[in-house]
Amino acid sequence: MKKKLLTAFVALSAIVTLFGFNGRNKTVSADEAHYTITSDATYAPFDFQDKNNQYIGIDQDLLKAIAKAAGFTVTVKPMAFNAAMQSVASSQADGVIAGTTITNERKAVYDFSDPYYKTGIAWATAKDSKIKSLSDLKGKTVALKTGTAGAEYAESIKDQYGFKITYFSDSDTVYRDVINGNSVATFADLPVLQYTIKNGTALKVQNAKEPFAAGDLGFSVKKGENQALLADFNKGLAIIKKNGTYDKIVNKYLSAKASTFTGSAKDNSSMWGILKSNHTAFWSGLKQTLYLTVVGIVLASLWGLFLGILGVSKNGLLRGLSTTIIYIFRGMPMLVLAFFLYIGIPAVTGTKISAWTAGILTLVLNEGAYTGAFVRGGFNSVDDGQMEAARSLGLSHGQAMRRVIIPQGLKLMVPSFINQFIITLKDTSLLSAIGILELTQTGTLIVTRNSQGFRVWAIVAMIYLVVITLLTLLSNWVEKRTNA
Ligand code: ASN
Repeated sequence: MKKKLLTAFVALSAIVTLFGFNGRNKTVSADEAHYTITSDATYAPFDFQDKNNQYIGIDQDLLKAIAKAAGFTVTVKPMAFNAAMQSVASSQADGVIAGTTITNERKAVYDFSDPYYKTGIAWATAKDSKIKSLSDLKGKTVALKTGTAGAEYAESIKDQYGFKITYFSDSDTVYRDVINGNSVATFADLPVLQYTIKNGTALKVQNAKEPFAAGDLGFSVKKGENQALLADFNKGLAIIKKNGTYDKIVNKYLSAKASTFTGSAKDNSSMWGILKSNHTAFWSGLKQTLYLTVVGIVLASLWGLFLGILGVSKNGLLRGLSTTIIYIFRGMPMLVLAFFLYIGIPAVTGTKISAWTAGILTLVLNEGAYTGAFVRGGFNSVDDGQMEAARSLGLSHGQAMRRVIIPQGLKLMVPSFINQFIITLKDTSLLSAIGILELTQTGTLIVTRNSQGFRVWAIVAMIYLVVITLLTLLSNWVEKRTNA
């Protein structure tokens, strides 16, 4: 029975892996250069998701038009701004278009295209705030988006005006923080703040007439790399500026109401409405979560079993190896591990590793370490007398392990395995940080668009609960079977 279950488990994971529904295998025409471009997932009007869950915005439309004019194709990977920039710096992606301000600091790491949009840093408070000047910020907290030009500017005047800083990874959470009054102001791009305010965000720009650090937005590649892409971008930009496409794109976004892109108020005024108008996005986010969970659980369990068996080996060296691996990966926060694999290692080796592969590796190493620890504990807790009895019947150490200790130990471990499966499912949500579009990231994108934090997060929480309940029922069923 156990063998059958294990075979079914492995076969399932192999099928899922082979026919991966993560949609990464796009076919591209052989004669056109193809590039991976990262972008800010939430930066309206430059980069955001519309009601059909398509990435749109000035940046996205410009990129498409430029690629067409210059004869190349792109795959766009939306993620947090900071991660988008770092992916290019660590050669994980070829270029980044994310409403990025061209600054001197960045020029040390990136090569920029010709400027494509004017910008400057503005500071904004809640609409009805009493704060009117920078000196009113003394002792108060300012919310910033990590790694942005706005954040850099605020950091440079922080001591002068005596304010504190809190960081978030996406713009919508920054706006919410200011509106909810946890912080009193933010610093960001003037056109972006003006757009979001025009479309109903309850903020007020304090220096619309005199933005700080006036500058330009540019597309960028890693310094010294992808020069052909940069040249093509500039070539395409010149073409679309000349033929009027550029103006058409910019006007389309600046003149239309945001609801044209993001859905009607009715769509967003109830949980049901949100679920209905976003069901495809929720479904594809859930599929990705399940996919990560199944592959993660299978591989982490196998890796954990291996570590656990090493951990009770007769050989001290192997035991030490198992203890060290468990110690390292259990002690490392999962998010740090994900960033280390996705951004840290490629920055040194120069070899790309997809977010998905980095995500699965993170799950396997982290969950596998926990699994290894309880597997080792399970084997150790089988009564010593069992081994002695088996040996006295003439079985070798290996035979005694395989036939007596392991089967009994495995039974003891079933509840721990079930627990670990549920933790793995929940942990997949952390992988949204490296840009995997699973259920949590799907929620973030929808909230950015409709600002319905309570309803969207309640829906996401319920979906997780339903899946966890199903997983628990399935595990309990398997547990009963294995005990039968
Ligand atoms: N304008 C920001 C910057 O350059 C980019 C962003 O927030 N997407 O830092």
